[in-house]
Amino acid sequence: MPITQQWELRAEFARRLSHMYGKEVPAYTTLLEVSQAVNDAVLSRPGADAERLGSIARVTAERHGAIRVGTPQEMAQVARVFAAMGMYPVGFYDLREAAASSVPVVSTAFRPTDPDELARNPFRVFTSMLVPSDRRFFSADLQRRLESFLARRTLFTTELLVLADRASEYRGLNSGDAEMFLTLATAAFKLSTEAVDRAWYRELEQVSSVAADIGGVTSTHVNHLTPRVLDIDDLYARMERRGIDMIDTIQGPPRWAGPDLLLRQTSFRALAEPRMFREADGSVEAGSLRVRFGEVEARGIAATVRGREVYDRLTVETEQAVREAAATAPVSAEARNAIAAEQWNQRMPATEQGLALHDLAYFTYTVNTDKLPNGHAPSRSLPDLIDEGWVRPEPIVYEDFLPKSAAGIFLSNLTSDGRKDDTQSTAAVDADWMEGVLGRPLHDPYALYDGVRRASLARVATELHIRGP
Ligand code: OOG
Ligand code: NI
Repeated sequence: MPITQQWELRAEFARRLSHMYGKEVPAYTTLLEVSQAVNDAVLSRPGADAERLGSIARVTAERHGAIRVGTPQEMAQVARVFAAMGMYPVGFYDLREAAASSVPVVSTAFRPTDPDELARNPFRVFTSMLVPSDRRFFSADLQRRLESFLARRTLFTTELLVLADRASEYRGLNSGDAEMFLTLATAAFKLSTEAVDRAWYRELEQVSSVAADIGGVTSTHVNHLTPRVLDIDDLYARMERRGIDMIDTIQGPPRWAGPDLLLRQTSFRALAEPRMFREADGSVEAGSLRVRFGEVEARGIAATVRGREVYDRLTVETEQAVREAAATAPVSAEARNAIAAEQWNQRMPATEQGLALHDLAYFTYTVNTDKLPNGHAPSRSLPDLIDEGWVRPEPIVYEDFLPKSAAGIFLSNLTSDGRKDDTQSTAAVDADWMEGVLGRPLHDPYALYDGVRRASLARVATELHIRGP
């Protein structure tokens, strides 16, 4: 029987989620149309190197999803479902710390880790997990009630988990199993029609609307699905022209003189969705909730640890400069971008060559064959090889997320301010702890990018007959 490979499961799962989410949230379909128009426009610009950060086939199909779970058990189970599709946990994000008014979750992203798999289909899911033990948000009493509520629900059926483990073991499924797996996996993320306990939801909402969205209901759902565009500034302008109310900034690096780095994202509030509520007297009433939204992103070159330090520093400095400017007059999105771009243009080299030379971003390297025939023995240091033109850098696209942007995305879409008591302390919930919950390696994104770079340099060393940069 033909085997459906893991990447095919992943691609089909992404397609089915997209189809389901489009029916649930019509604004998402509008976003896809506009994204497609933007990508077509970029591709037809003369001289544009539109496919430098991924083929247009990849970019067109590319999505990230965001989901939220409540317990370590649910996190471990969702890891099995994603592993079936060749998606593994990468990175640890602590959203509790990432912003002034924080969100009581820690997160990781499930994604392919191998460059060939990413090229086939890069579907990734930002997955957040509630931390009821964090006293800054939850009292001991609320923690106890929350945990017992969560312990009673089942997000993933045994049948789904058995099929998932089978797919991991055999690196695919026969077509009957594949169909069943995809049906069950997609259904697990469908918005439930079950009535929400109004009082319980409200109580959690007072702590955080994210806590209510996770722990106030008996199932989980896609929070958003995010397409990738090649020009996010153009997309932003087109959405506003269509009358869609976008958040007031694009998160992440500014539009500047150099190539796109890391990740730029923006979002809009989706409409309230009808949901049923169970009232204190047991009656069921129609109501609505507004927890889901639309998001779009542009992906750039992955930054090295050093590049990331510069990015983080520039972000702080931009914020400060914006605050200073805002003291005298309101700062528009355009003005904010101009402030940031000026700092970037001064402090970051604006070419791929420059970013590579200063080890600010990740590239793979190939030998420049034009140079070979009559050149003299190349030096061994990478900067010299780049500078003398022995090797050509090809950018490695950033496949991960940014904690500050993620917090900004969460916060800009909250329906209540929530509360947090910073005088309380909390037990260590960190990357090691998350790895224990997952029961499998939690990959370090820098190590993955570095591995790809190193592999290319090993090939360069062989070809140039040197010991290796
Ligand atoms: C996740 C928010 C983070 C991103 O793209 O940074 C995120 C959520 O709202 O559940 O999706
Ligand atoms: Ni997102």
